[in-house]
Amino acid sequence: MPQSTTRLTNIEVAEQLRLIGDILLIKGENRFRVLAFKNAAESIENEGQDINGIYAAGALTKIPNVGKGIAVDVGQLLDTGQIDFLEELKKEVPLGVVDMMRVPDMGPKKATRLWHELDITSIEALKAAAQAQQLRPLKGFGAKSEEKILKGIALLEQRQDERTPLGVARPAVLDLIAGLRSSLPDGVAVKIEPAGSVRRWKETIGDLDILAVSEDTEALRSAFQALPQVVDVVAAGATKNRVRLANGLECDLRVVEEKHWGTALQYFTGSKEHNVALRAIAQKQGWSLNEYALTASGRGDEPEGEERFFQTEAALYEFLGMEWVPPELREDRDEIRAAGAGTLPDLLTLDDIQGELHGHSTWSDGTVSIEEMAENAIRLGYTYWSVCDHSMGLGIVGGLDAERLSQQAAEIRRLNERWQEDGFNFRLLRGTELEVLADGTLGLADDVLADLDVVVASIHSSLRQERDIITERCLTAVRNPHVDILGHPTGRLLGRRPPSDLDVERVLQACTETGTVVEINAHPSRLDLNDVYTRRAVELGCKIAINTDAHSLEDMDLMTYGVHIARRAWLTPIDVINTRPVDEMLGMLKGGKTEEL
Ligand code: DGT
Ligand code: CA
Ligand code: CA
Ligand code: ZN
Repeated sequence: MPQSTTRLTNIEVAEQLRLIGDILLIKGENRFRVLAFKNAAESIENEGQDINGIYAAGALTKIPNVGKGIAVDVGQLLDTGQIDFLEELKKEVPLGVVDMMRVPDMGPKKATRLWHELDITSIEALKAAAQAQQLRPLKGFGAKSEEKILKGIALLEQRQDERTPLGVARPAVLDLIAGLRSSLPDGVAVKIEPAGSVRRWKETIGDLDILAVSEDTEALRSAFQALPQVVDVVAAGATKNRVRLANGLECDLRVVEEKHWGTALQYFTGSKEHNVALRAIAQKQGWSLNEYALTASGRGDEPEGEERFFQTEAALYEFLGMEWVPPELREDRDEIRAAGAGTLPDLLTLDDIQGELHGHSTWSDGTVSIEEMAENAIRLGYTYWSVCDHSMGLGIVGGLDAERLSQQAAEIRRLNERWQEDGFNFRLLRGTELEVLADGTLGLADDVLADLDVVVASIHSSLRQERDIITERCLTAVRNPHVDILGHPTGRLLGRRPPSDLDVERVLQACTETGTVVEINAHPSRLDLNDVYTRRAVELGCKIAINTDAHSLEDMDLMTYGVHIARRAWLTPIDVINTRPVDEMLGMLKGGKTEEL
């Protein structure tokens, strides 16, 4: 078997599959085929194990969304460094044209037209042509679009965010810890826990941090370096070790003595800002705080140099006269004061969630039937799940019109009747993910919307509109009496697409005034609204819904990300409507609909 010269990482493999999807998109291929490559890329990127190891074990098709055909392509890529199919495609479509689709708002149609009609095949050429005002003669392009394209290219150039989305980093660190636990003899690693920004559930991660207590530091260190995900050892010291992983992330492992655990875990969880504020509290009480201990400064009652150790974080906080602060709150956003006053909020937990209000099925771009999604919801302990397939108006996905919605209603009714007969406390809700088109019109008419239990309005296209325009567009949806929830409000895709220029404050005000619920889209590629906006929303009086926007069964497990964003926003169960039983929840929606089966 010919070996490629360099081992490809998961990210590099995903990039090649994504490239295939993009070229197929430009060629105008069937959307399912395009989605197949994109979904496989996503899964491989999120896979914690090194793809080379998975391939060696003959287990590529065990990765979600990787079917036999794509597994063959991936195998060929890992063996030879290229995919024949992709090489053929590259002969048909210049890579620069694919690149052009990275310019915000530049879809496959526009890119193809610029290529065919003006022979533009790179971002640089596009920039030059827009600057030279050569695009405006094209039908459908104008001075405005030249300006927009230049703005988009500028955005692209400044987007050098090297941080990794939590949805990639968190599974990666949990995998490393599981790998360490299973490769070490019993008793060697007394404790191993994630620390740093991953433990705080920050939406993007600089590097991974693991904290451990070990009877045998040497064994732990060599096990760490020998993990299958590790491609490079960056630093190896007695207490600090740093490695680079196949997915490009770096991970610090710190080993401490058991008696330092509470202090060390607090220290290495951060954030730095929280730690600085905590140290100031300690100082006022006559102690200096570092990762090992509190040490008396001599200015308090204790003799200088006297040390205090803490087995747990709670004991440390308690010693300083504070409640234990949940890691999600440790950002120096008033939590230190609240912990001192004993007024930290009773944060929402995953168990509080009773159902979901935004998910997809094969009626639009989901991967499984309504019935399978619902059965999974039941398995997760939910008592309701809202079918919100895309409405008309969304480009690549065949959205539902009134006719198909009513066919879908029949299926939903049949399923609900069955569960009712079987005595199940579960209800499917009829909904839509309503497309808010570029000009502010909605994908379905009011009389159609009036019939539904849940209307989630979302923007998926023309996300680079100017601030006033996109804000007004969003407000049109919010003011519609049938729109219950505003879905993924800013449209960002972490690491891939910046948020729209939405005036979030104005939109949240309008949501409060109209009783429109705001979504935390829990999918780790979105996390939209983010923690800061969510906290503001609740401050203004908005209600929140947390939804995974699931397109597959696995997606439904992502709820925990949304819950933790909510925790970072200081939310309690009262703030979130899908912590309520179904009728109570429906009563909180705009129309106050409590329609019967
Ligand atoms: P990241 O990696 O950028 O997503 O963010 P963190 O919070 O994981 O930061 P990292 O990995 O540099 O350090 C992990 C924790 O260690 C950090 O949250 C707090 C603690 N730490 C690191 N350096 C310092 C420091 O210079 N001062 C203080 N007070 N704490 C530090
Ligand atoms: Ca870190
Ligand atoms: Ca670190
Ligand atoms: Zn959706």
